[in-house]
Amino acid sequence: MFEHLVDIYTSTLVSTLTGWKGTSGSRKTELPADDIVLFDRELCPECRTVRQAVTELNLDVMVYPCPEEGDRFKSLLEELSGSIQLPFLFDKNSGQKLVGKDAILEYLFKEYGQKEVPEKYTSQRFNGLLEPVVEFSIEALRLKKGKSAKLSNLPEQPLILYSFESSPFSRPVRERLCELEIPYKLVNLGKQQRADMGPAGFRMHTGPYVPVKGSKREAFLAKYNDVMVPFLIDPNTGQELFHSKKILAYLNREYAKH
Ligand SMILES: N[C@@H](CCC(=O)N[C@@H](CS)C(=O)NCC(=O)O)C(=O)O
Repeated sequence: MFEHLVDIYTSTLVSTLTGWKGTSGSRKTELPADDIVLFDRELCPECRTVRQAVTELNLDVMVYPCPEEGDRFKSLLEELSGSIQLPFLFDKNSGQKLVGKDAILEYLFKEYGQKEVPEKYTSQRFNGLLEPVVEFSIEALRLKKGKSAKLSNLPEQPLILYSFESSPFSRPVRERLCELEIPYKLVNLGKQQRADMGPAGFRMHTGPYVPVKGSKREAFLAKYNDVMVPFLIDPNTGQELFHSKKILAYLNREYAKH
């Protein structure tokens, strides 16, 4: 219990250190028909920036986690990209393949936001002098979770995780999925209005919660009677789970090789 509280507390500090980018999502309701595939490492600053943008653009991505010393998806990455550099994005809708945060951000904002990359993704604090300190602090706070591979069983079908990038409760789950090299569809439920703000159960508004019309949040509420992330669906076992602690225990039990 105490360990999990510390986990969530340090995760909240990381969200603060990264300026809570990846909290808001656009109100755009139409989603691309085909998968956008992201080869990603949770504790990689460039990958984090891409995930922040993906939350902001309200996109979902199919994530292939590539932790250090993990080679489950290395050959697929090399085959698609021609290199093993992360992040790598393959948009099946347009056939575009992009390596590195700058190319990916430019593409995503143009294609799905019809705009230039917002300054918050390009500006550097104190001429970039602060960034290494921030990254060092993040690695230390998170005890390098989400960086290196751990032995695991590969599920037949990818899992589905509802999340948004800055969510302190969702980060530990994404870290674990990354370490275990488990592919998953990342469904972003970024905050689209004031009523979405706050932790589950303490929303910053009075009266019944009404999500934006036509949004993924609205569909989620209709199906599950609440909107709360992380939420994990495992099509291999039929499990559907709320609560970070329960999800972490499930992943360890079901997929980690001890
Ligand atoms: N006990 C839950 C708490 C989850 C939680 O409060 N999540 C926040 C996001 S970090 C949330 O869902 N807020 C409501 C919302 O985004 O609409 C857990 O451990 O997963």
